[in-house]
Amino acid sequence: MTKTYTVGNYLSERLGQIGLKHHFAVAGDFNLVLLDQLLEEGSTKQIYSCNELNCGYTAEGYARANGAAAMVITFNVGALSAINAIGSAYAESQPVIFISGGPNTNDQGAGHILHHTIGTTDYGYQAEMVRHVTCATEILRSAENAPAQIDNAIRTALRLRKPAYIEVPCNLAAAPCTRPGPVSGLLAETTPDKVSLDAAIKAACTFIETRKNVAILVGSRVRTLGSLEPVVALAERIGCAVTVMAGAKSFFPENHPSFRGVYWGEVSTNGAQDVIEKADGVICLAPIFNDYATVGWQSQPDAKNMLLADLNEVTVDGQSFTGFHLGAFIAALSEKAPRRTASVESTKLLPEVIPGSAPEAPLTNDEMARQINGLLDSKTTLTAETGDSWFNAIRMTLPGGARVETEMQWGSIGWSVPASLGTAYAEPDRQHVLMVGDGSFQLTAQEVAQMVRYEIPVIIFLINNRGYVIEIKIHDGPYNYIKNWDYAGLIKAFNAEDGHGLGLHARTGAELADAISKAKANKKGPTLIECSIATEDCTDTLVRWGKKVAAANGRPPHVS
Ligand code: DPX
Ligand code: MG
Repeated sequence: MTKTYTVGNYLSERLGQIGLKHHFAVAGDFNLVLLDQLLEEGSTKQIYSCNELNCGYTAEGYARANGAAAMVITFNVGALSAINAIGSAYAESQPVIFISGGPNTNDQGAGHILHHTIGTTDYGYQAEMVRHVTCATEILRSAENAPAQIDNAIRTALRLRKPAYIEVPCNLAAAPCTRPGPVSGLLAETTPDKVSLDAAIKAACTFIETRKNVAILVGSRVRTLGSLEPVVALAERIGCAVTVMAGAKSFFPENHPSFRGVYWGEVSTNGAQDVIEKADGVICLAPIFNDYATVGWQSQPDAKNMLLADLNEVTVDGQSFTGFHLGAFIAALSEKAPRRTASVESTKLLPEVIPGSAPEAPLTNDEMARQINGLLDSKTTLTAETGDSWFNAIRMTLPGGARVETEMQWGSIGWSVPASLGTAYAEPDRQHVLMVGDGSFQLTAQEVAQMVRYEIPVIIFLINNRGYVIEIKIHDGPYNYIKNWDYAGLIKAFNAEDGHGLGLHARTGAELADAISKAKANKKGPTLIECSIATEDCTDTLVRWGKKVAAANGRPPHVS
C-alpha cells in the first residue's frame, strides 16, 4: 500500500523546490507530527536550535546566504520568542518562512483552554501578532485548502523578500493532501510594467545626462538581488564612482576601480564622503536612510540631487514610477544609461590603514581588527554584530568576493551568533568569521553548542571589553557594565563528551596570531577566540558617530 501524501509532505516538498537544503526547528507538542512529516518527505534536512529566538536568527542568516529559509516552532511559547527574529527578517528583507504548529482544529472556537497559551480561547491572536512582521499570514483550516495557502505564503515571501507565516494545526500536519505541481508559479517574478519601466529609464537617463558629477550609492536592500553583478554592470555602463552605505558593506567589489568606500556621513571611509557630498547626481540603490545611517539625521544626499531606486519604486526629478522591481530597473538602465565618468576621474580611493602594535604588547582594538582583516579572503563571510564590531568591519579592506553581513536596520544584539551559523549551513565551502561583543554574546551564547554539535567551523572573535561599549559612548550609566564570563572556557562545557570546539584566549597580538592559526586548522567545530581589550579602547568612528546619534535621540519634544 502506498503511503498517504500529507499536508506536511506538501510543505516539505515545496521548501525543497524553492531551493532550501535545511529547515531549522525547535520541537514542541503542537509541531511534532509536522516535524515527522518533514523528516519523512526529506527534501530538506532538519536542524535543531537551542531556542526559538536563535532558530529565527539562524534562519535569517541562512536566508541571507541562500535567498530564503524556513523555521518550524511550536505554538505561543515558541512563536512568541521567535517574533524578534522575524522582525529582523522583515527589517532586513529576508524571506523566512515562519512555520508554527497550531491548536487542533476542533479546539478553535470550542471554548477549550489549551496549555502553552495565555488561557483565552480564541487562538487567532498569534497570527494577529505576527501579521505586523510578515507579508502573508496563513492559518491552515483544512487539508483541501492547505496547498493554496502554503503556496500563497511562500510566493508572497519570495516576491516581496519578507517573512511569511504558516500555522499548521497539529491535526492537519498528517492529513491527506494533493501533491504539488511545478514550482515555477511560486518563483516567477511579476512581469514588469513596460510603459512605467520605459518612462522610468527615460527619466533616469535625463537625470544622469543633466548632471555633471554622478555617483552611485549602494544600499543594504541590494542584497535581495542575490548577486552583485547587476550593480557592477550599471557602474561600468555609467563609468562613475560607487560608494556603499554602511549596511551594504561588501555589496560592491572593493577591488573594482570605481569603488570609493563606505559613505556614512562624517564616519565614511576611503574618502567616500567627498564623493557623495560633491556629486550633483546620486543614484541611490535600495538605501535605508534611518537615524543610524544618516549619523543622527546629519548626512544624507540632498533630495534634489537624488535618483532613488527602491525595491518597488523609482523616484527621480519629482516623479515616481512603480510596477517593476529594482532588478528590472537596473538591468534596463545598464543598457541605456549615458556615460558620466567625472566622479571616478576626479577622485581616488583613499587607503584605510589599521595600525598594528608590537606582538607582545597588550592586545588593542586596532591590532585585533588588523589581524582579523588579514584573515579575510575571497571566500570569507564576515558577520559583524551590533556594537564596535560594525565600525571595525566597516574600516576593513575586503578582497573581491569577501562578504560582510550586518543587521543595521534591526540591530538586535545576539543576532550574530545564530545568524553566522545560518550562513555557514548555507555555504559550507566559505570561511565563516564572526565578530561579536561580550554583551551581545550573552544573549544567544548557547547556539555555539549547535556549531559544536553539527561540526560547523565558525571562527568567533569574542571581543571582551567588559561591557556595552557602544552604549557607554552614546549614554553612559551603570547599566552598561556586565558580569564577566570565562567565554573561552564555555567551549569545554559545550563540547561535553564528544565535541571538537576550541576555546582560546588572546591578550597580546602574538597570542591572537597563534590563536588564528589554530582556528584555521580546526575544521571539526567552532573556534572561539576571546580577545581581551580595554573598555575605553574602541574605534574613534564609534565615538564620533555615537555622539551624533545621542544628540538626535536627545532632541526635546516639539511644543505646538
Ligand atoms: C546594546 C548594545 O559588548 O558590544 O562593542 O562593547 O558595544 P560593544 P557588546 O556586544 O555590547 C552591545 C551593546 C546593549 N544595545 O553595546 S549595542 C541595546 C540593545 C539592542 N538589542 C537588544 N537589546 C538591547 N541593540 C535585543
Ligand atoms: Mg562589549
